[in-house]
Amino acid sequence: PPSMPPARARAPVVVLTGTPGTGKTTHAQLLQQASPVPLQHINVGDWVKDKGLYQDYDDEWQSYTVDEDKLLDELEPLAAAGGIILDWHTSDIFPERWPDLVVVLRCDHSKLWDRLEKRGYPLKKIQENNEAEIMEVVLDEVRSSYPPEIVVELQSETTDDLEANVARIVQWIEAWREDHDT
Ligand code: DAT
Repeated sequence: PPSMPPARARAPVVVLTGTPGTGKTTHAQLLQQASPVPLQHINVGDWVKDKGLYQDYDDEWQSYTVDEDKLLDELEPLAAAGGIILDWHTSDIFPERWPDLVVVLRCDHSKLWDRLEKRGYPLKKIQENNEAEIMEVVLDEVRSSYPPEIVVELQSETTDDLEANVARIVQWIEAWREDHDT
């Protein structure tokens, strides 16, 4: 009998999160190149700006107040279709059903300070983010929003870390596809 083509698996939704400067965008770009399935990289912060999904801009903090309802409405069809990397420092607003994997990047706080200083952040914003990293704010948010079996915490301090992390996520995607390709 003719062999049936394998059922086409949906591609996963990968949330890449962590304090600003921990390496989300760098990881997302490498992951996109290395992934065995096409993944669209969505830098959510840029999306919010480009699509005007904010309520206002806070000059003091140099940041946008995101219109979360509008943002979720825009992202919903993409999350449902799968095959995306959601790159954002806030991850606890995504519905629990969206992500297949949530990666929380971590970085030593003094290293993070240097990265944010190079980025030209105002001191206040560097301090705020540095403190958030020390207090594990993103990790706490993620842990209270998603089941533990889809959450992984990865160190992002060196280029070796970066390569190992990307390789690990690629392996995870391959395993995920086998599980979902039946
Ligand atoms: P994020 O998207 O989380 O704000 P990024 O990817 O823009 O962070 O990275 C911030 C800076 O730090 C950038 O210059 C790249 C560097 N960086 C990030 N992760 C790194 C790693 N694991 N090893 C070396 N440099 C890294």
